[in-house]
Amino acid sequence: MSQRRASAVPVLSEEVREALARDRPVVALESTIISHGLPRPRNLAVGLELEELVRSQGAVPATVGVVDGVAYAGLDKAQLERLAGGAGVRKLGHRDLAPALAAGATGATTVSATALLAARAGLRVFATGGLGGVHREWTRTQDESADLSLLARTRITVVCAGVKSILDVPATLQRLETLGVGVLGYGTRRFPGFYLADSGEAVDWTVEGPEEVAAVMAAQDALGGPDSALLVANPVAEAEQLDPDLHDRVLAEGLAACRERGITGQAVTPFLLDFLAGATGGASLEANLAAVRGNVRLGAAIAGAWAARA
Ligand code: PSU
Ligand code: MN
Repeated sequence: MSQRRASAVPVLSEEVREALARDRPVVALESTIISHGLPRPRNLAVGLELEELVRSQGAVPATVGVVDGVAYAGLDKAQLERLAGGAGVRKLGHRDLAPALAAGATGATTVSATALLAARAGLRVFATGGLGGVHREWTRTQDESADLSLLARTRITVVCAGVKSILDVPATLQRLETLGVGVLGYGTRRFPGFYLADSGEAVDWTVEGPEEVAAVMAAQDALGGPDSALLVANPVAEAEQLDPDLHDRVLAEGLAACRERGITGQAVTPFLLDFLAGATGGASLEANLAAVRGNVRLGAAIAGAWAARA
């Protein structure tokens, strides 16, 4: 089941190394959501809470990040504190990994960098909030997250609540189709909308349990096609979603503010997430956290089903 490791990067925690050696379930977690997606000091508490959530489901957490030029899968508490601390912590997409390692930098890994490092470590399941994707002003800015193309060539299963609703969701789904990245709705025929249970778009395939996801993963491997990812799109519970009318209104304001202030590149996603949290009095943050918790729980269950096939 586990992949042979091609390099010494990333460094594994003892817990992760042991779990992999015994074919026990492991769930990779990203660190950008902690460093750049959530306000301090709550971000550190959430990072630790997500790790505990994985453990409570009988799996081992592997939070991925870069500290002083070393990439880790399985951060200890002091390292997580560094990444949650703010000052000097960079946001690292996969293209940023080599310069960060060479320069001795400290940085949080996005979905693309986390997926790359997790796959290198032999991890197969990764839980996050929402993927990056095609931004709404793509025709002008050409802003498409590196998450998508990396997932087209990395064999990992990513549990997410869809893509962030700040993006152009139909365009992102189209890109995923073009790139050949499989998308499964988990218990739903609708593509989730991150803060919302339903983005308004449909999914082509629906699964109802972790074993069904593991069966698709096994079929991917048996098929031997391109080393693409598998997305498990898991909606936030309707009772915990952001009010859709409030969502649409503040999102329009946030996009306008982004344009007026000339915010571009890596800064766009953190700016919009923060703007929404402020404009909804924290309600978007709660919906965001509810979605991430659900994904982490499901990620642990899928990792369990996958390990049981080993
Ligand atoms: N989802 C969240 N919060 C986040 C992100 C996703 O709930 O902070 C991060 C992820 O790390 C994702 C990144 O990979 O935003 C995408 O950034 P960009 O659009 O700059 O590629
Ligand atoms: Mn971008």
